[in-house]
Amino acid sequence: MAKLPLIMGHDGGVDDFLSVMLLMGMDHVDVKGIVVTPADTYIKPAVSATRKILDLMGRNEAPVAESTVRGINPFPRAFRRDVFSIDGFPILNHRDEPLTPLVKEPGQNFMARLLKEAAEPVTILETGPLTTIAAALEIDPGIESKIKEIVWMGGALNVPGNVDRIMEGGQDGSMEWNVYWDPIGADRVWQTSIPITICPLDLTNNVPITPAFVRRLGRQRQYPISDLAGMCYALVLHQDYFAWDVLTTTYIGKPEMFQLREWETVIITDGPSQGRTLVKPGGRKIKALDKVDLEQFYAYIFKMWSR
Ligand SMILES: [Ca+2]
Repeated sequence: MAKLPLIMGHDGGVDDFLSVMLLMGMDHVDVKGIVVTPADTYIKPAVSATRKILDLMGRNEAPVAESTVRGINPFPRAFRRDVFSIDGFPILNHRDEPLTPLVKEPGQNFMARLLKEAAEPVTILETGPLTTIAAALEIDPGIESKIKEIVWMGGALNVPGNVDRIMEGGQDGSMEWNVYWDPIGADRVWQTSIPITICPLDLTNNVPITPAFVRRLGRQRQYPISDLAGMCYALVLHQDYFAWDVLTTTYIGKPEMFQLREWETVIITDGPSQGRTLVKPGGRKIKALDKVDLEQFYAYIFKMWSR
């Protein structure tokens, strides 16, 4: 069976590393490269930890690149600093230098080049803001036709957002973080004709990380990837945490687990609703993951992390 050609973009949050650990276990996916956007993270340890995770999984054929784009509304430092802990975990630090190649050119240029050189259209899985994809499209607009689909963790359609109204003064709380970091970049991608499938908060609100979830992972910690996943989740137990990116990544592995629904939407780019994915008749058609079989979802990720 031909493998699915794919580029992963992520933004170095705890959830993003868990998604890398899920994606790189999928036998049917040909990961052409991973591009890290400096959003919910500090970029140097984020790139480093990504390479070390690929080493641990024996998947060091996929190069890792550092995007140099910038957002408009920075993620809180308290979210971003977990990456230093992950990059320092003993399980990832037995080698002096990662084997997984580090790309020399900026991540957005690397993404544009990979797409230009691709023999067939490539799926992009993005678990961070869309800024790097928007930048790649600026570098080479011709790559638009080489993107088969963007599968994105982003947006809040008919539920409140997750940007804190008090911490982020002046906002109305309607927006999801990956859009809020750079609403203009998201809107740039919305202006293309690339098929977009989002995994919005509407669905991810159903997958909180609970103590029972963490214990279930602990019971299979004889597997190095489960052990690492459990350590990652331990970093975020003090806050409300969801499997946002992991659920999105699961769609690449098991699309049949999901029901999709089409929406017409616009991205609000300024003012107190900036970053909102507003449902509006006549807006840009996208698909959203609408329903998931939760039992199958949990069975899948626990099986995939049994390695
Ligand atoms: Ca993320």
